[in-house]
Amino acid sequence: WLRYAPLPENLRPSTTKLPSLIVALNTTETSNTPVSVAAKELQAGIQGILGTQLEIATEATNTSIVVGTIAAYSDKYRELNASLLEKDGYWLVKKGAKVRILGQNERGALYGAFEYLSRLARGDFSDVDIVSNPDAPIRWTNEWDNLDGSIERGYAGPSIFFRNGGIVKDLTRVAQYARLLASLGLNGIVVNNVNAKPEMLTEINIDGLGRIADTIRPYGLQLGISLNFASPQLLGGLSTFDPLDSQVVAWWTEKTNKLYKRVPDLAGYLIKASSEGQPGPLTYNRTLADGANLFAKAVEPHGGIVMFRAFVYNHHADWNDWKFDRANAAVEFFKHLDGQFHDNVVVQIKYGPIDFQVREPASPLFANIPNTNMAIELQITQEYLGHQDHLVYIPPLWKEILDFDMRVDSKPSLVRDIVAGRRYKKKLGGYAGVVNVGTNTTWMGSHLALSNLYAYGRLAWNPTQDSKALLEDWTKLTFGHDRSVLDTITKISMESWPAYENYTGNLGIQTLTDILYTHFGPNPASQDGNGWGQWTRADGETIGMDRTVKNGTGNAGQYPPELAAKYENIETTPEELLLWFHHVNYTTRLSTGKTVIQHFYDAHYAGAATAQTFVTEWESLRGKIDTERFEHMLFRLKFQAGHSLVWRDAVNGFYRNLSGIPDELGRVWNH
Ligand code: GCW
Repeated sequence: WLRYAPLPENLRPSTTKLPSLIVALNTTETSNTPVSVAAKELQAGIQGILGTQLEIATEATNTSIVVGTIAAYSDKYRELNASLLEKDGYWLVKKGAKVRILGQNERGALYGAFEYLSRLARGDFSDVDIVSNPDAPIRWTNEWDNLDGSIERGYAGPSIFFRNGGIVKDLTRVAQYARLLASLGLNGIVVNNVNAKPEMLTEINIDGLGRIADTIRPYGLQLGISLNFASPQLLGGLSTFDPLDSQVVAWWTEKTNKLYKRVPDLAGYLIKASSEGQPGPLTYNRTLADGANLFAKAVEPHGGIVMFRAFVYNHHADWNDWKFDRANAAVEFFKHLDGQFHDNVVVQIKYGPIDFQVREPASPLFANIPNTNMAIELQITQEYLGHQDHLVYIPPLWKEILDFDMRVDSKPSLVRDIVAGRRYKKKLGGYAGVVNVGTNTTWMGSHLALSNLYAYGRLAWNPTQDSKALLEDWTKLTFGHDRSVLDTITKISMESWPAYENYTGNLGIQTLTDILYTHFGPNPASQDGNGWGQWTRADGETIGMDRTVKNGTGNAGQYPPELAAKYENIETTPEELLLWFHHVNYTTRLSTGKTVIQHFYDAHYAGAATAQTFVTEWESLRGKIDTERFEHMLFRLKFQAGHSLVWRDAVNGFYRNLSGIPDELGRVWNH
């Protein structure tokens, strides 16, 4: 989306309206700061889009673009807008050929420059006077990259950051990635996997991390690091990693000081503790708050923050225990700790109570810790959504969660207002997006998957935006202005999440993918009878998790009263979450009059049928986009079409066998 492709003649304005110079405030000729990056970006962008070479000058005129911090700008109208700007925000004013891009800080100026260029690239030359502030202070990506260069749940080749136990020498690609993220208004990258290796903190790797930080800093991005909780023992040679042990505290303090010496603007730490076999405070009977506060104290003097993940659950659950529920874990582990976390701790919560499934309700934790800073964790990498081999445009799913009203104290409590810190008046909060880009030249393994990253960043800046409008922006920037290209990509992308849900798991049963190994392809049999707790409780007659208070796991009761009542009652539970909250007969009737099992059969046909159309839709674009990207996507969409049939027949065949109930339309499947 940063191609700055030449704008077609018919979309160009008359040349007299164009600026003739760029003036960069706060810079010297040699500086490599967000404002100097912004000036160069403006120069390259305008050259690409309009074919005009603008000089970078020092004296502003009425036909120049001025970019910089608002503090460095002397103008009598400055005060009014300066007071409206919040951290990282910008004021963009364009009147004819006079353009002013003024940030609350340097980063804001860079964001404003990208916004201006995005408008030009989309052929929008209208005058504008806007103040734009980010909705939340934390707008980060989380990379799950390992020191050996592999990436957990990465589907786009090896890491751009690490290789053979260290940080790669050539960080060119990292700079390009930083540019991508900055153009969306993102401001932090946690570079290593939450399943972290202690070796991340060796002397040589600290220096390598410093090189990464130096590379991303000009783009306004700060570095974050995932830590292994047992590092004092595994790396430091101490006999313990007890968070309350004075030697452990001293060890972390010293490491942290060393890190900040090399990276003075380190954003902070991300911690996965006492989860899925990772070490944590529970080993020593300390609380998760004790664990989080250990790091909070260490980074506090340096202005750093701690993102502490709420993804803590027992993965050796007892399947025979009807009352056990992994979906309850976050509230069980965190609710009683509300108010005990330091001010610079943010609890990072996956959007749903289980794990990035195709359909989940919003996590009840958002409604249960009002005295704690919170961030939402979204997954851009398609772990459960077809590994980027399937087209799934995810923002409509994210929007359902972000716009969801938790009704805390029977008052409007949208998830997006909670994570922005507005609802509970917290200073910190925001967004963490799991990305896992790799060295693949497409970044994410599929050209169309990039719309997910684009929309993630834009939503983290302003979650009220419409997911279809964001998609259209991205498509124009990425593929140009041909109407049929825009319409086709918009159509198939907007149909993709509902289609994927249809041909994988329906009615809130979850994705039904293989959960034991690959998280790819259908395997409904793998859901039940294991310790992971992503259960469906399917047997010969019935299916679904009973999460009611009266007869089930009690999960419905973790929501505020209005929602609890709604989910407790099968009549008022939204149908797309029926099997998430209720255990029913296959023959239970839905509002359509269909039985649950017949809905499964039909939805799988409908979803797979939609996936077939993606191929023909895409083929209609032959010759309208370049061959390389055309063929790349055609191959993937054909795979998806075929795989959707595999999904359809495997899932339908499985439930046909289990229930013994034939399809009303007489279709048969060999799964
Ligand atoms: O979804 C699961 C993934 C793990 C991941 C874990 C987590 C990084 O399968 O690969 O580990 O969640 O989010 O910690």
